[in-house]
Amino acid sequence: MRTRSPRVVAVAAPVIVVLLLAGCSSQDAVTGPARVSTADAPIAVKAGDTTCDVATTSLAAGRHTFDVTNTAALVTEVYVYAAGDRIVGEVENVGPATIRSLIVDLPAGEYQVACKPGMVGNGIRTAVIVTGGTAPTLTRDQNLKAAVDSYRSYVESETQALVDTTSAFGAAISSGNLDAAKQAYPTARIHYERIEPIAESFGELDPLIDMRIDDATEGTPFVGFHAIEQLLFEKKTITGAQALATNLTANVGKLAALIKTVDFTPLMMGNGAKSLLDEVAKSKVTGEEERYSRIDLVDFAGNVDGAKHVYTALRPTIQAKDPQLVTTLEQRFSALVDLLGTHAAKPGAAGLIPGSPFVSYDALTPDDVKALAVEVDAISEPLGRISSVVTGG
Ligand SMILES: [Cu+2]
Repeated sequence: MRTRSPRVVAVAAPVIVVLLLAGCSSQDAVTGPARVSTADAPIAVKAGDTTCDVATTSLAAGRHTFDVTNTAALVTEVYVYAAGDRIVGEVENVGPATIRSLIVDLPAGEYQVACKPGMVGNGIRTAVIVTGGTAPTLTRDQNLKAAVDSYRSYVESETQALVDTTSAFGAAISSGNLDAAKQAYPTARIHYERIEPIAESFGELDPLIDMRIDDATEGTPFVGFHAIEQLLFEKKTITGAQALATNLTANVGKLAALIKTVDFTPLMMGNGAKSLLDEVAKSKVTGEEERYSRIDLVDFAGNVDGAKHVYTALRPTIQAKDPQLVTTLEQRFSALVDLLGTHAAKPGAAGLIPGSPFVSYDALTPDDVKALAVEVDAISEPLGRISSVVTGG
């Protein structure tokens, strides 16, 4: 879940500055990302401070590439939403005067392109109508078919683990034992973070499960994992947690049922891997997400696991089309996983949290945080190339 409140940014301002600077410089270095061959030419999107101009708003069903130019003064992000604000695709962290491509499969229907200068709010929206037949069906490529099957089974087993560990978390809360409840929290969280981009594609379910207090409004109460986290870790009480846990368990069950209906595609996988690392940069490296329990590194590891699984499943295809990208990603993933491993919860380490395989975010020094930010930034660009490599002709 991405927070929408600028207040959150203020909490972790020094770190975010480092990230944005690092992010911009690496993205600026990406000149002319490989473009997927589509039947139609790329569609220009100009994302301004108060405008979101889409060059063509009436499209034929199929695969489309949006070339997003940030004409705003702030870092921006652009989303394509289907009905009910279901996320079809997104590019985040687009620096001023930077161009980034967003590739999406669009079946017939009504969509909205949303530009979000400053990466907050609901965005400036432009309606897009897609008509005609269905989107191109899955490739007959055997490697890609195997990759999709492998990823689907990963997501399904993670979802089942999420259902099981969330109900164990709920049972610990029902037992009235605060320590047992706190200890069950990290175990459930990691499974959610591994499948986060899939969960986020179901518009309103992700906020119900993973929203932050900053996203709560008059009509939208603070619920889900983090509302319980606040009770257990900050208010140090179990009172009120049981009703929240019952709802959370129900919503996680709904998510599991919806995930069974998803048609996984290589494009969705590649975009999802990139989005997982964007999540790490935005809310995990900054210590924003788990502000009461401080288990941010658990979420961090979950996002990295999820992205790595996408890469591993697609590796044979990437190897055939761009072997250099495999070399780069192998190096980047092992550097990132090794660095994360230096913060594992070894006996006697400072900042141990019961139930967490990693030390507390509070035990990290500013240099530790910076080193993590640098590794996340270094893997972000090559990871962003997976989509175009696996879908390219
Ligand atoms: Cu999250």
